[in-house]
Amino acid sequence: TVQAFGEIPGLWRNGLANLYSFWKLDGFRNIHRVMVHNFNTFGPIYREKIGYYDSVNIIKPEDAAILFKAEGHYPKRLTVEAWTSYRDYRNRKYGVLLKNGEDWRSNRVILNREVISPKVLGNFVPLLDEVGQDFVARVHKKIERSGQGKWTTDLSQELFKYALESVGSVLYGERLGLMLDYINPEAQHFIDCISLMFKTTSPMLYIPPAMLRRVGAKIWRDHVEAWDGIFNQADRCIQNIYRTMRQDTNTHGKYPGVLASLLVLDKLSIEDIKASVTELMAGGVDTTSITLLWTLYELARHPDLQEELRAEVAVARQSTQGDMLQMLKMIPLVKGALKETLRLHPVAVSLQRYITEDIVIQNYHIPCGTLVQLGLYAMGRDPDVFPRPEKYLPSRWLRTENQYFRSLGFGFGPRQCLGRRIAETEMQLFLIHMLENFRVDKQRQVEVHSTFELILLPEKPILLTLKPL
Ligand code: HEM
Ligand code: 2DC
Repeated sequence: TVQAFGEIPGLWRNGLANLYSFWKLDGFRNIHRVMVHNFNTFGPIYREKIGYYDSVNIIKPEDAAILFKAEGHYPKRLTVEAWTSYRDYRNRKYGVLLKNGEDWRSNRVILNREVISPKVLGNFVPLLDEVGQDFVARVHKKIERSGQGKWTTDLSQELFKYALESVGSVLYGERLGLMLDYINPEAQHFIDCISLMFKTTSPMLYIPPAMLRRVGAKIWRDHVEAWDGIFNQADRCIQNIYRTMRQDTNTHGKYPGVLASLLVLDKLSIEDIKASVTELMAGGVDTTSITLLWTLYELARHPDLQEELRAEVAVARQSTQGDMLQMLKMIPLVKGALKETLRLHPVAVSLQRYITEDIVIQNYHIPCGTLVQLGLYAMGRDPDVFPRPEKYLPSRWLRTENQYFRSLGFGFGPRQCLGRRIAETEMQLFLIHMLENFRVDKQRQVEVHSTFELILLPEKPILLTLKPL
C-alpha cells in the first residue's frame, strides 16, 4: 500500500529552525553537499522546508521519469523571486525564463524555431567556428608573449569572453570584439554584472527579496545594480541592430542573427523579444564558460584521455576535410566528455517542477501542486546510478541504452534549456580547436570542489598550462 505524503522522511516541520541550521552549516554555499548528505540520511526521497520553500527531493532516474511525466502542458519550475522582483521593481517584461502558462508557451514556441531547432545549426556553426579560431589565435599570442613557450593562467576570464563573444555573434549576427587585445569596457562590465547577479541571487532563495528591499539591504541593492548593468548593455546591443536594420534593407543573404530574425518574423512584440534576447545573452556567459573550464581541468588530470579525444578530432577532421557540420557528427567521445563534465560538475544543482497531477514515488503519495526537485548534482555522484561515479569516463556515454533519464544537465522536455544548441555547439567547437592546437596541463593534483552561487562554480581558481602541440 502507498504511504501518505506526511510520512515522507525529512525535516519539513519547522522551516525557520531548518533555515537556521542550514545557515550554520554554510548551506547557502553548500546546497549541493547538503543535498547529498540528506539523501544519505533519509534515502532516495525526502521532504524539506527551508525558510519559505517546501519541496520533495528525489534522486533516481526512474523517479525523474515519473516527475517529468507529471509536468503538464505548461511546465513550471521554482520561481527565482529575486529575478521576478527585479523585473517588477523596474517595470521590465518577463522573458521566456520567467514567464509561465500560455504566455510562456506561445513565446517559447516561436523562440524554439530560431534558437534550438536543428535547422538553425547550419547558421550558428560558421559564426561559432570563427570565434573558436580567434580564441586559439589569442592563446597562441599569449604564449608567444610569455617567452616561455607556454601559458599558465586561470582561464575563467578568457572563457567568459569566449562565451559572450559566441552567444553575441549568434544573437546579433556580428562580432562584439572580445577576442581583441583592447576590449570594450562595457562588455567587461556586463560580464562582471552577470557574476554579481548570480552571487546575490542565492541568499534570496531563502530570504524573501521583498523584505530585503523594504529594509534597503545591500544584497538587494547590489542585485538591482547587477541587473541594471545587464539590461543596459543588452539594450545597447539590441538598439544597435535595430538601427542598422532600418538603414540597410539588403543583407546579401547573410544570416542576420537571432534578434534580427525575430524582428523580421514579427510574431512577438518588440518588448517580448528584448526580454528574451536579454535573458539569452545573460544566460550564455557563465554557464558554458564554467563547463569548459571544468572540462579542461578534467582533461589536464587525464592526459591519456586527452590524447584519445585529440585522436578522435584528428580523424574527424581528416575524413570531413574540415566540413564543420559533418565533423560535429563524428566526435562522440568529445560529446561524452561534455556530458561527463555536466554529470560531475552540473551548472544547475537541481531540476524542479510543480507537478500537475498526483503521483507515487518510492511508494509515497505526492499531491498535485507539490514542488518536486531532482537532485542533479547528487544523482551524478550516486554509485547506484553511475558505477564508480568518482571516475571521469566519457566513454560511459557511448552506449545510449544506459542513458535513460541520466543525461539531464540541460533539463528536460519543453521547458529544457533554450540555449542548449548554442551551448553544445559552442563547447564542442571550443574543444575541437583547443585539442587541435594545445596540450592542457596542470600543476598539482589537488581536487577542486564546487561552491554554490546560484549556479555551481569552482570553489577556487583553477590554474592550467597551455602548450602548443
Ligand atoms: C534553462 C542548463 C547554457 C539560456 C536552463 C535549465 C538548465 C540549464 C538546467 C532549466 C531547464 C529545466 O528546467 O528543465 C544550462 C547549461 C548550460 C546552459 C548546463 C551550459 C553548459 C545556456 C545558454 C543560454 C541559456 C548558453 C543562452 C544562450 C537558458 C534559458 C533558460 C534556460 C533562457 C530558460 C528556458 C525556459 O524557461 O523556457 N538551462 N544552460 N542556457 N537556459 Fe540554460
Ligand atoms: C538554483 O534551488 C537552485 O540556466 C534553486 O541560463 C533552484 C533553481 C531554479 C532555477 C535554476 C537555478 C536553480 C540554477 C540556474 C538556472 C535556473 C534556471 C535557469 C538558470 C539553471 C537550480 C540558468 C543558469 C540560465 C540563467 C539565465 C539568466 C541569467 C537570464
